[in-house]
Amino acid sequence: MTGTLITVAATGAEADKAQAPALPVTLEELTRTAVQCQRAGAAVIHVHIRDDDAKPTLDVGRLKDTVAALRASTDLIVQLSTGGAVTDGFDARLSVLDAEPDACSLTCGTVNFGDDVFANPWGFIKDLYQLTKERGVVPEFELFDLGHVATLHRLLAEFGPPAGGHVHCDLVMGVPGGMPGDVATLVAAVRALPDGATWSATGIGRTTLPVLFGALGAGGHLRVGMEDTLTFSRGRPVTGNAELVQRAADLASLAQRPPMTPAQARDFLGIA
Ligand code: KMH
Ligand code: ZN
Repeated sequence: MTGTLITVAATGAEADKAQAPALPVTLEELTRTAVQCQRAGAAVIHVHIRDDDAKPTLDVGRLKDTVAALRASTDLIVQLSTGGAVTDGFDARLSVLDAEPDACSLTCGTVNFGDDVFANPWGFIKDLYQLTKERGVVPEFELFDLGHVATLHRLLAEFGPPAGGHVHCDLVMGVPGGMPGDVATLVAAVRALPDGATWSATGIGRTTLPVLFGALGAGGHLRVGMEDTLTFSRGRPVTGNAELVQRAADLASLAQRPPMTPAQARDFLGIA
């Protein structure tokens, strides 16, 4: 049994800064959060950025500055979101790789996303996957539904293994419109993964804790953060990302699978 890979999804594209003041939206806030989260046990940071009005943006210049600032202030693996916001177009989402991150998210299918649609048609998935291979950016396969696992199998069968050679997935559970965040669904999804794949899981909102406990018990890894939940417990807003990482790290240590360091995580994920 390995240690636990902890990813912090610090900001996301959906939460409103006015309603969640602890949300890191400036580069200064993001780097400060990143330093705290590394100290608390995170090895990967999943990054969405905001513009001067705290709205989501995929501006490549800002993304480059973000990658540079995170590298200068932490050892964290920098994983840029290619999902962006539901309003982002496919070309802008492909251009995220121009910021030369260590890693990126790659969602394996379209999913209803509350009242919106998070669009990931096959044509976009395969273009993005081929670009990750060309650029040597290690993808993390985001799976919001069981059908996405089938598309992951198709992707690997048609285009071969990813940059870094290792398949690591992230089960994003409990999105309204995606797979539910419960242990039975988690086990079904894990059973369907390609042989040799490793996986993390995160549960949105009130599914955070059931998914976290289920993932630890089933030998998986953890994603936590304010992209996925804004409350620490019922009615108590999170004070910041670091306390979510600290809770995950404490529970992982209790499960005899303490957090991986960023260097261990690089080996594990095949990131140079
Ligand atoms: N914001 C969601 C529409 C990703 O980062 O790759 C998509 C998302 C997935 O967050
Ligand atoms: Zn994201």
